[in-house]
Amino acid sequence: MHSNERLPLQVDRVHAPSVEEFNRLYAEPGKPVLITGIVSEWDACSLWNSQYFNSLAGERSVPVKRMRNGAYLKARTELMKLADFLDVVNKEPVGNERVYLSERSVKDILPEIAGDYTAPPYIDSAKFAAVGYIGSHVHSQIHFHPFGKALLCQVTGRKRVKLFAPDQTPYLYQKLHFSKIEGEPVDLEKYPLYENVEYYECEVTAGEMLFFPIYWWHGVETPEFSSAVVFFWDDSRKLRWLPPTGIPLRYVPVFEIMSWIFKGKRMLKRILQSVRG
Ligand SMILES: O=C(O)CCC(=O)C(=O)O
Repeated sequence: MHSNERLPLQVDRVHAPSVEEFNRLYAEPGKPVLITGIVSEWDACSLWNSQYFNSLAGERSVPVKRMRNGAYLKARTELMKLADFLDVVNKEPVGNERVYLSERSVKDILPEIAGDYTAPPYIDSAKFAAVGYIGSHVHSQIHFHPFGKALLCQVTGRKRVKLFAPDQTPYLYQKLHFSKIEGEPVDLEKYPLYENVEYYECEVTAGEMLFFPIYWWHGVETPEFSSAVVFFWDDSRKLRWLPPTGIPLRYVPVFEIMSWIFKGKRMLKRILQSVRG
């Protein structure tokens, strides 16, 4: 087992670009970028650590993903007391099983911390989701977002991210918007085409944010205690229905149906919550 030995490409790192610069240089051409000077201003950066989370909601049950070898697609969701979860996350890992508090709306899980950050100015839609990720020693399987753009805002710790342009899809063993490749290092006997892939690599440190354009593949390694918020917002239907070279057109209607299912589920949840008071 060994990894692709090509040299990674570099992601631009820029200081607080204006919204016009962000749109012209990154959002419109669909180019990832690391942005400094915005997340670092959040109160969250001086507040978020295990003690803080514990003091706010240590006794609360939260849904965590339990997975093996970075196999995010096969993860099971289970409820765990936040204090117990933080205990596990702060210890050196044993074996290859990991728990990850991920892909959940911050407001659903820890509404107390939602005032510690503000949505970045680059989000050009009133409808966006702010999703929390807390964990350590975890790997998020390579995937892309078929609905729109995202900004990964790193509050505590750091993440190592590999990004792959949409035209690298033939080397990534696509299964809908996920790659079948699990974890790092990549098993080249099982996934020999990966050896040809061209990729970008960067480290997102506390106070920075990384922009993921629609349809850009990315795999995320979280080597130490980390907390992050990812903002997602939808691109126009035109951009979604005209994917860049490399993304097979046949998947696009499937993604559209998935987006309606997700939206329907969210709406149902809101209705149930308001009925229950
Ligand atoms: O931080 C992570 O583990 C995954 C973040 C990510 O890939 C995403 O939000 O799409």
